[in-house]
Amino acid sequence: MKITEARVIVTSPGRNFVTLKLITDEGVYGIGDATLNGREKAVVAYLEDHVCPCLIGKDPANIEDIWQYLYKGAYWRRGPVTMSAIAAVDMALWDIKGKVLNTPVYNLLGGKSREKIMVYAHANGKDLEHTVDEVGRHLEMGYKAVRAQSGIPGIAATYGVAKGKEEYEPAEKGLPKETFWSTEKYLNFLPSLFKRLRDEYGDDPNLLHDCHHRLTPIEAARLGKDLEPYHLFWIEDAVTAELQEGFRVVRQHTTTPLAVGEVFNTIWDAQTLISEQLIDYIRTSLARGGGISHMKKVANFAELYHVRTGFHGATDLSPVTMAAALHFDLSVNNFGIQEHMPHQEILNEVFSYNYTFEDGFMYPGDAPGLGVDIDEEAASKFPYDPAYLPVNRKEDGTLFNW
Ligand code: CS2
Ligand code: MG
Repeated sequence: MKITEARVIVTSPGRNFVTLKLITDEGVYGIGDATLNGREKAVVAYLEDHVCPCLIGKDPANIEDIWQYLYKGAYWRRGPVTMSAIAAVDMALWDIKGKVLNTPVYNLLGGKSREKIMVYAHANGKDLEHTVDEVGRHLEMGYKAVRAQSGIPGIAATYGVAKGKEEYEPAEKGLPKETFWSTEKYLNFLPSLFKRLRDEYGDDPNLLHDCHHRLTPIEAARLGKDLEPYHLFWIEDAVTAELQEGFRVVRQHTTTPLAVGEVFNTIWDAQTLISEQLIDYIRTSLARGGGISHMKKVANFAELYHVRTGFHGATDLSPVTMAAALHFDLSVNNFGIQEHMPHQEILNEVFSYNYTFEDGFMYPGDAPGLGVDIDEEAASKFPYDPAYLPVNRKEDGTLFNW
């Protein structure tokens, strides 16, 4: 079998997605997700100009060799653009292999380690009481785990909270919007939210929170300690993690579990964090971390150090990544939890998928391959619509982490 065509499909049903389709001489094809939120066209160019031509004529069965060819063969390693492109190729190759062998991808990864995948939902509200209601609404929908983000008194707009009535979506149309931030106001407020949530809903629900890279290690240590009475499932991205050693400070001070990694691209971004047991959950998605082949190595490495998976699953990852993640989650022993941020309805005009949600858990389905497809004609009706993630500043104007 040979790859005869590699096509990049850009479409915007509700938000932008980049999809790679690999077609073989036997008519079997596979698809992979290459969406890099706010930098979509960079991955399109990387794929079309530098990756697709190299794939023509290759045997799609040799997934590991093609992965190494694209990684080592580029000479310029790592980085979100390169690794998103490699991830898309890798997902498409696993999809082809599953279809050729007539089996779902989870079977190729070692089979089922569990029957169902616990997912967490996003609850966000404009203020504390609104967030409490939103958490309740998601618990009623059956979710066993809910991430709570709230508007903060004195801060006009904050990460994770919808502006109007529509669902929260990280990227906004047009050039980047600017938001403002106060760590002091945030740290003073947040424990009251989780106290209120435990008072209202008791000990059972798994509660999570995303700090979105805004604290220093010692600030994160304070937050972790303040939240200990409310036993969160995790706090996520408490600190930016270019300096992996920074997590030593957080770890020494608090027993609140730590999750990080949605912006990581390879094992090298988490090597110290994992091997020194500085984190509890690794969040790198298959789309950012070089696909199934590389993330399998990351998960296996993490398993040695009691670190579990908790993959990123925001709306900027297409149903292809969601499907691939669910196959992966079903197969690895050290699965922890999977993020689930449902896409807009309109996306169903372009993508079809076999995965399902029921009573707080998700299932990848048993279709051969990844069990997901894209309708190219429908996709062409939704042209690329530039959108960016916000830029964040401190109240005095200093440029800060968003
Ligand atoms: C996030 C994302 O889901 C999450 O945990 O941190 O919403 C993130 O902001 C986006 O994926 C950025 O594109
Ligand atoms: Mg996050």
